[in-house]
Formats: sequence, C-alpha cells, structure tokens
Amino acid sequence: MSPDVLARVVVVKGDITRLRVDAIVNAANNTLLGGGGVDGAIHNAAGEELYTECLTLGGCETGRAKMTRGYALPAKHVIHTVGPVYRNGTFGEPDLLRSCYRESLELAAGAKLETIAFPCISTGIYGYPVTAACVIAVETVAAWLASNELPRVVTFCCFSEKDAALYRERLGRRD
Ligand code: AR6
Repeated sequence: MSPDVLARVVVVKGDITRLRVDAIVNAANNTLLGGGGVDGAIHNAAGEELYTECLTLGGCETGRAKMTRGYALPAKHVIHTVGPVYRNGTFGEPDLLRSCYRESLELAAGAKLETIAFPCISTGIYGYPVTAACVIAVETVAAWLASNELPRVVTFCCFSEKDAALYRERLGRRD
C-alpha cells in the first residue's frame, strides 16, 4: 500500500455511533429496518426518524448499499449495506463483502463526502471469519483510495481491541 493511501486510513477501537464523520456505515439486513449488533446501536442512537426514512427505501439486496440522513447521530449520513451471511465461503461471500465496501465508498464519493467510517461488516451475527473479512476490507478500501480522491479519509471502527489490532497489523502500523 502506498504511503499516500495509508495516510488516508485510520483505525479506531470504539462505538461507531459516536463518530463525527460525514457517514458511518451500517451492517444492516435486507429489510433495512433495524436489528441487533451495530444496526441496533445505530437505530437507537439516530432515533425514530431514521426508521421512518428506512421504511421508504424498500429494503436492500445483499452486497448493495443505500444512504440516509444521520438524524440524532453525530454523523451526517448513514450508509446502510447488507453483508453476506457466512456459510463456508463458497457461496459468493467474498465478492458480496467486497461489494459492500465498494458500493458504500461509491455512494460516499457520489455525495461528495470526505470522511466515512466502517464497522467490521458481517463479522458479528453474520459469522464471517474476522481475519478473512479484514483482508477484504483493507484491500477493497486501499484499491478505492488509490484511484479516487473521495472520500478523503476512511476509518475502520472496530468494536474490540482484538479487531483493531488485526487491522493495524494488516496495515503495518502501530497507532
Ligand atoms: N460500533 C462499532 N462496531 C460495532 C458496534 C458499535 N456500536 N456494535 C457491534 N459492532 P454485527 P453483521 C461490531 O453483528 O455480522 C443485525 O441484526 C461487532 O462487534 O452488528 O453484519 C443486522 O440487522 C462486529 O465486529 O453485524 C443484521 O441482521 C461488527 O460490528 C445482522 O446483525 C458487525 O457485527 C448483521 O450482522
């Protein structure tokens, strides 16, 4: 990864609902109407208006993404993407996960957003192995940043120190 690209990637450990960025990404399900994990946390923090806007979206296919406002969140927008449920890796899961990252970045760039934060999509309730998901996340984001000016900065927001350490290691850094 080039130093220019690396300088545009941040790893933090924490709650994504607290981040003051242009968009946080939600690891949603096909209904886009909320659930557990990071999805539940985002809906709780954003308030009822987020649910109301999500009702108008008509759900979302796996691997795709849709954007809403952030309402009571410090983030201006929420990009809802639906990661694959992991079975054994031979059901298109890697391509679908890659697509979640790429589509989210595309939506952000299309809306001229400068900063975006991702959770570790699919690695909770959907059971995607964390290391394999981290490799896909880092590679897809790095490839995007190498050929696009926006978003300017991408944050990987990990909920556990273990996940954050994995991302830092993958990015070859100590911060
Ligand atoms: N901030 C950042 N990361 C979080 C937070 C948070 N507040 N809460 C959890 N995580 P998951 P999935 C991490 O299960 O696997 C929902 O019910 C968590 O530790 O939220 O894509 C949806 O509606 C893990 O690393 O999402 C779907 O039905 C990561 O977020 C389903 O879960 C993703 O875990 C989606 O499952």
